[in-house]
Amino acid sequence: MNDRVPEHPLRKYLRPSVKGTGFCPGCGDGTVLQCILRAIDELKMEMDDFVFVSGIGCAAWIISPYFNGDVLHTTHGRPIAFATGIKLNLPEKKVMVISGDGDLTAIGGNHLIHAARRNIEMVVVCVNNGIYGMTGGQVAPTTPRGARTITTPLGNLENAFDIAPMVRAAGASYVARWTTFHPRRLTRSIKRAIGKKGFAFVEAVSQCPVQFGAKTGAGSAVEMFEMFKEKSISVEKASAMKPEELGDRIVVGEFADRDRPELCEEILRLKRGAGRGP
Ligand SMILES: Cc1ncc(C[n+]2csc(CCOP(=O)(O)OP(=O)(O)O)c2C)c(N)n1
Repeated sequence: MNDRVPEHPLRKYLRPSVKGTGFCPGCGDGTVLQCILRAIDELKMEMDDFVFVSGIGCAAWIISPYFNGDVLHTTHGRPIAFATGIKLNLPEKKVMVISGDGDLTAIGGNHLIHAARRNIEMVVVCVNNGIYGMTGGQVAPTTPRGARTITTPLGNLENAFDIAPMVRAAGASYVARWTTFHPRRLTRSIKRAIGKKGFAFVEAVSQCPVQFGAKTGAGSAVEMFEMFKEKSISVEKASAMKPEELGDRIVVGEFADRDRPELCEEILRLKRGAGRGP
């Protein structure tokens, strides 16, 4: 290590063997990685307080092999199922799932809405780049209508999921959405999500210049950043607008922050009531 280069304050949370990342140039995954570690640092928590779980896709690589803690890299679409098993057996741990929009809302869509419905305590960070990045830019359930991808060369005919409101409707205790243009607010929401009893979901709209930008015409990382800046509108302002006025704006902010019965506690209460609990 060069003595004149001070170590990054978040370096201590990464495995010593880590020398760089495998992310493409301009990818937003590095920003999300830093927001998660900053949230943990600002909360003065330890990596040992957590179990991190990811599925398959670029965003799933945010935690592995980089985070110096307990990291479980699971099968495509199933991180929430693995995380549920971990939480039920280790309720004292904070379980955090980090994965992509394809992993969490396509093949893993049912796991997401049912975990929110059950309101099991876990933090889910969904990196939404609007496409299947790792496999070369196929259409995802979040791809905007009309967008060209390698599997929709003439334009996507399907309507996109609006993930944050969907998870709120399913019953989550905490739901927020920001973009990589809002790293401080993203960090603050991750901190709130970590402190929440119940299912806490943070959507991070992120740029993928190599697949989304190149195939849909959205352009470079900088152009996508500018688009996030111009198109973002607060959930408060958006609630007073008609859908026609809202158009393709990105609604950001906190969509839900409420206290509801949490699954692990409900199971314990049930066991105690039946004379079988501690
Ligand atoms: C059962 C199964 N089906 C399909 C795949 C191929 N696959 C790998 S990653 C991926 C999509 C990932 O998309 P997303 O979650 O949006 O992540 P990104 O790479 O964009 O971050 C797919 C379909 C797989 N690995 N396993």
